[in-house]
Amino acid sequence: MKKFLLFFILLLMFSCSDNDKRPNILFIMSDDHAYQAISAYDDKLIQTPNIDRIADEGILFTNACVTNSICAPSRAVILTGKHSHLNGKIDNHAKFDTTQVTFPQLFQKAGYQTAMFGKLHFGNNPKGVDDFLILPGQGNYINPLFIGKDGDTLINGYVTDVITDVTLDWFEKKRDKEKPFMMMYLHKAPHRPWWPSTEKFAEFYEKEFPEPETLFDDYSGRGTAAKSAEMNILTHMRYSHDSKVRPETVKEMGKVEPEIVYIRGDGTQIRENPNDFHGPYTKRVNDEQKPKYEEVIDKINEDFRTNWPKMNDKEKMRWKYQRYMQDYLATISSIDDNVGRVLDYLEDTGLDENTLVVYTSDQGFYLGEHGWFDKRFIYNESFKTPLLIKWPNKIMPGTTNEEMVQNLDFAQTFLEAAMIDAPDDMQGESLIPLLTGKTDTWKRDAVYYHYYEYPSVHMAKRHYGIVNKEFKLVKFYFDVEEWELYDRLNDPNEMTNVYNDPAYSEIVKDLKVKLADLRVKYKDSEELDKQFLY
Ligand code: SGN
Ligand code: CA
Repeated sequence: MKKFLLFFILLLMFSCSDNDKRPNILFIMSDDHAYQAISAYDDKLIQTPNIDRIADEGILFTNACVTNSICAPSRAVILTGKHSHLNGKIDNHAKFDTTQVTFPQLFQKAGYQTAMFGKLHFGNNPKGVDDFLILPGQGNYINPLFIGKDGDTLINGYVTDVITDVTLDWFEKKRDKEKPFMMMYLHKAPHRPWWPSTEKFAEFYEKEFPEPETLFDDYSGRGTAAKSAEMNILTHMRYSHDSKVRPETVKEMGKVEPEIVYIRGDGTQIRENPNDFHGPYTKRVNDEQKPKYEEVIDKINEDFRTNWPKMNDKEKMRWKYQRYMQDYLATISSIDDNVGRVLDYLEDTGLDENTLVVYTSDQGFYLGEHGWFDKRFIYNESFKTPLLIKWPNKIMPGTTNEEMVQNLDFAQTFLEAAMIDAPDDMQGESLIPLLTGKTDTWKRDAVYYHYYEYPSVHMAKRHYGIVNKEFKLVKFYFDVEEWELYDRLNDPNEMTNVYNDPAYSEIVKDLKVKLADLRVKYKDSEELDKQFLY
C-alpha cells in the first residue's frame, strides 16, 4: 500500500511538474508614465519606492523604447509582437484586426489562467483572457465604468485604486491554484487630463517642482515638426481642461479658448473642447468626493484670478508647468501606492518567488522638456519608456541594462519565460538573455521607429527612423520631407539637428543604409507608407 501511495505521489508530481515550474507573469502597464517620474530613473520629481522595488530586486532598462509612441498602437505591438505596419493599428483611430494572434491567447492555450484589468483602449474586448474588466476607450478617473464578460459595471472610487481592488480580488477569489497565471494589470493613470484622487490632489497642490532645462526651448535648432507640434505647455495646454481653472473663471479673465478641430486625411473630425472641465469631472464626481475636490479647485481659481493678469508669458508657462506637475505626479503617487499593494500581496502569499513582474508604460511622456506635454515623437522622452523587471533567482537584483530593447520584444520574452513557442512571424527578440546575464548573445544594436497619427491632435508630423546608442536619424514625411540627426552622446537633450553638419556626413550615409536595411528586415516599405496615407 505504502509503495502504491509513493508511486501515486510521484506520478502526480511528474504530471504537474511542467506546469509547476512555469512562472507566473504579472504585466503592469500604466498610460503615459514618463521614466522621469520614476525615482529608479530620476528622483528629481518624485519618489516611487514601490515601483523602484522591482528594479532593486531585478533589472532596470535605461534604453527601453517603443516602436510608435502612442497608446493603442503601442498596445497592439505588445499584444501581437509585430510592428504597427504589420498589425495594422498604426494610430489610435485604425481598426484592430481581431483575427490576429495576441500573446495572451497563446498563454491561455498553453494552460495558463489569464486575466486583464484596467485600460486596454482598443475598441474591442481582449481575446485570450479568462477574465477581464476593462475601461471603455480612455475610461474615467472618477467612479469609472468598466466593460466585463457579463456586461457593464460602474465601480465607485478612484480609478487606480479600483483597478487594483479588482486585480487583488481576482487573486484572492478567482485564481486557480493549479495553474500559473498571466495577469495584465493596466492603469489608466497618468493619462491627460490628470485627475488625482482627492487626497493626492490636496497633497500635491502644495508642492513645487524643479523645471527641466529645456522648458523654454524655442526649437531653433530643430526642424518644422518640432516647431509646428501643438503640445507646448504655454500655447496648447488648456487652463480649464488641464490646469483645472473653472471655465467661468477663464472666461471672466477674458481668456477665451476656442474649440480645436482636426480634420484627418480620411475626413474624420477630431474635436478638442478646451473648456471640457465637465466631462471628466463634473459628470462623475459624487457628493462625498466633490467638497474635497472643490476645496483645491477653489484655491487654484483664487490663485489664477489674483496672479494670472500680472503674469508675462514666461511666468504663465511656469504656472502651468507647476499645475501640470502637481496633478500628473499626484496620479503617479497613487500608482506607486497601488503597485506596492500588489507586490505586497505577492510577497505575503509567497507567489512572488515564481512570478516575473514587469513595470512599463505604453510610451514615455514630456514633462515640460522642450516646453512640451504629450508624446508621439521619436525624441527621447516619448520614444523611451520605463521598463523594470523582477524575476527571483533568474535576474540578479540591482541590474542595470543599456541595450536598445523595445515593447516589440515583450511578447516573445513572456512566451520564452513560460516555455511557449512564439509564432515565427513575431518581430521582436526575447529579452531572456539580458534578464539572465547572457548579455553577450544579444546582437541588436539599433531599433526601428515609425509614427503615423497625423494630421491629428497635437499635430506631430509622421516620421520614421533608426536609433542606436549613439545616434538617431529621422525622416519626417507627409507634408514635409525633412531629415534630422541627433548625436545622442554629445547632445542628450536633442537640441541640435546635425543632419546638415559636414562633420556628420559619413554617419548620415551609414545610418541611411542601416535604416533601409531595417525597413526591409521588418517588412516596412514605401508601398505601406502610401497605403496608410489617410
Ligand atoms: C486625448 C488627449 C490627448 C492625447 C490623446 C491620445 N486629450 O485626445 O492629449 O494625446 O488622447 O492619447 S484629452 O484631453 O482628451 O485627454 S493616447 O494615450 O490615448 O494615445
Ligand atoms: Ca498612452
